[in-house]
Amino acid sequence: MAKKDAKDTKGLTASKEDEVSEWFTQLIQKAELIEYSPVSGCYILRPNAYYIWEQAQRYFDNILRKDGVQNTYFPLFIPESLLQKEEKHVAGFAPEVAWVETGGHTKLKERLAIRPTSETIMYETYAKWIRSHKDLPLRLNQWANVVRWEFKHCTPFLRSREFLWQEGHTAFATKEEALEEVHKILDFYEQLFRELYAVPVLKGRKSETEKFAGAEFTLSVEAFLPTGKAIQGATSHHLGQQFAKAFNIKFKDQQQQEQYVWQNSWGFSTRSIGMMILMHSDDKGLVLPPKVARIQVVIVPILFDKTKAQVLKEAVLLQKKLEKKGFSVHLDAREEYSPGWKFNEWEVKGVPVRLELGPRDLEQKQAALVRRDTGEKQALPLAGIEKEVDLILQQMQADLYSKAESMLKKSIVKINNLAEAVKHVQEKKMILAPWCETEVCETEFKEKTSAKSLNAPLQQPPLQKNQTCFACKKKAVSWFYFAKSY
Ligand code: 86X
Repeated sequence: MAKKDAKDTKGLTASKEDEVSEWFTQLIQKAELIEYSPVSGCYILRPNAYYIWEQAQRYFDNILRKDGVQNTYFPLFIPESLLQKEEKHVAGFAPEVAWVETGGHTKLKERLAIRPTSETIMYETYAKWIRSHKDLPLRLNQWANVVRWEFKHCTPFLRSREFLWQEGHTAFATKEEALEEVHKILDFYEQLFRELYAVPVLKGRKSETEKFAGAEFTLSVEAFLPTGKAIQGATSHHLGQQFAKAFNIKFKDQQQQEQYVWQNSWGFSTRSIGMMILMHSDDKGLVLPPKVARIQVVIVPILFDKTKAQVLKEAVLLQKKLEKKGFSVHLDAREEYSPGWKFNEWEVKGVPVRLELGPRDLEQKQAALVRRDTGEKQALPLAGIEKEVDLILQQMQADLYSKAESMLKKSIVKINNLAEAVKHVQEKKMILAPWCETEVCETEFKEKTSAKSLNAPLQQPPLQKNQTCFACKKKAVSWFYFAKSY
């Protein structure tokens, strides 16, 4: 059989810059991240994608455990009457709920919702568990799937009808403790995106229109993608006592007085994987930050009949040396594929570092290293190569973040009038503007530009005295980010 050569590879044919949605569709299939399922809006996470989710779970679960949060698991089905118990909660969401109406051949007496989120089922139970101040704080998290029957266009990772997430649900004796936590969790999300995914995010408070209706206020982290659109990465809600009152979650304080608890809920989902892909990947395919890469280093031996045995022997030694240092290394010794074909395949799949090892390299006691993100190639002495690889992987993790961060900074334009806002939003920028925070103003601006408010930075730039709203010229209340978004 003839060797498969570079020109036979199934690389991407669409560019990120020109046809981003076609590029994304090709990428997620060719990198073997996603397979389509028979149900529209529901996608199969292939092992390459699920591995990334496992890394996010492991990373975030460790943070939560160290902070004293415990994991739990509540049922998938929520009785209709329970879901309806807090009106603000379901209001607006009702069209998205998926229902089970029969069991086998028997129609159910009461319909069961497939959980869109678990506030109701969990808080019903919290009311049983919480009696005294000694039962507080109660801080539980669950890793679960949820279903929201989207009618908008679905996209793998970014918007799907079923997705995976964690949802944290906590109850405190005092408002102060709840407020401290809701901010701390937001910091954890920022850390997850920065440290693991190498994605810079903006922390802030959502507008009244964009917050969770069941919350007093919603905090979020938002990213700005190279596609020119912003995207919400995670939310941390302060629920106040609204749910406590609806579900009657009360405790006796130190003075034996009955009090309602103060609550928060917070979550991030498999959408975060989509954000990471869109942030870093390029026309050759997936670019993975080393910390989430299942294969961190691929060794491609350059095989000729005469030197094959020697090269393979050295390649195995190299693999062992790197594995001993803790890296996951794949040796691609397939003979029916040419080196060029293999280079392309591992590039499409986003392996951070490639080591090429041929007979001439052996003579010079070196290997050629190619970085996936920059394409830079360098010769490295085999002696001590594991230390160099370590440094390069760390550098790559850091560089992906810096590159994304400088893009983010370049994309933010501080403005204070409508004309500039419209211009910059249309030029795919993100604007930071003094805003009145009224619903009418947000709706009007959205109709004009299709841009939404993202959040108000927690560290607010100073507002000038009598500063007016950039859009409607009413009094400005705070600086807010706006952009077109997913
Ligand atoms: C809002 C709120 C909150 C815990 C989070 O954002 C993080 C994790 N939950 C989720 N939300 C809903 O409450 C909701 C409710 C129904 Cl009934 C629905 F069909 C869809 C929903 N979507 C979002």
